[in-house]
Amino acid sequence: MHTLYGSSISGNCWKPAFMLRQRALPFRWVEVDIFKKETRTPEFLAKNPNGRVPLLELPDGRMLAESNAMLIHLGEGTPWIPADPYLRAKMHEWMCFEQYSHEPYIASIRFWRFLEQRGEDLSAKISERTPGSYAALGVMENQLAQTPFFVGEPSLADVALYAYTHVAHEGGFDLAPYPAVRAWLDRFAALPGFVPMPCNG
Ligand SMILES: N[C@@H](CCC(=O)N[C@@H](CS)C(=O)NCC(=O)O)C(=O)O
Repeated sequence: MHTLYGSSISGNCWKPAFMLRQRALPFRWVEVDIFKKETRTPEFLAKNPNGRVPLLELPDGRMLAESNAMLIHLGEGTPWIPADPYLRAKMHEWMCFEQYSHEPYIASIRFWRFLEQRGEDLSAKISERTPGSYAALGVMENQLAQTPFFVGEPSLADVALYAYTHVAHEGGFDLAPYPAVRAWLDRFAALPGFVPMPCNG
């Protein structure tokens, strides 16, 4: 059986849990408290030297870090990875976009707002990254006004980008000016076997 080390509030951790459910693979969820820095204990660092969740332990004991690498591994041989080489490359393009131009903005700000609720003042960092967040939403809006999913049919690109877009409001983001993004969120949530966040076992 797979073991998924994760945080229930994390969109990155929802991604592999979603794909395990899609594959009907039973898994054990181990909650890791990122507020208590449980990702940085010697025990956890021995499992993932990068000190982050999600971390997937395969049934044979091998470890896999990075949520999008897990999506690729778990999506292997499923319709979530397009057979067409160009569309498959476009899926990777959007997954790279998610990690470089979306997650560090929208997900980070959402997390910082959680930290602010715990008394930290992160307003300067939030202000600095807010324009990048809306830029990412603009890029998504442009694509989703043309195609129902990022590469046409549903793919891992949608799983990767759904993770933090559907909770963007928790970071204070207003999706009202992005009707194509909002319609895509509804379309994704209506797919067969959809499981919402948290998806912890
Ligand atoms: N690129 C990584 C990012 C992982 C990441 O940032 N994880 C956060 C939770 S979403 C974490 O573990 N934070 C705690 C820490 O950095 O100690 C992925 O997609 O898996």
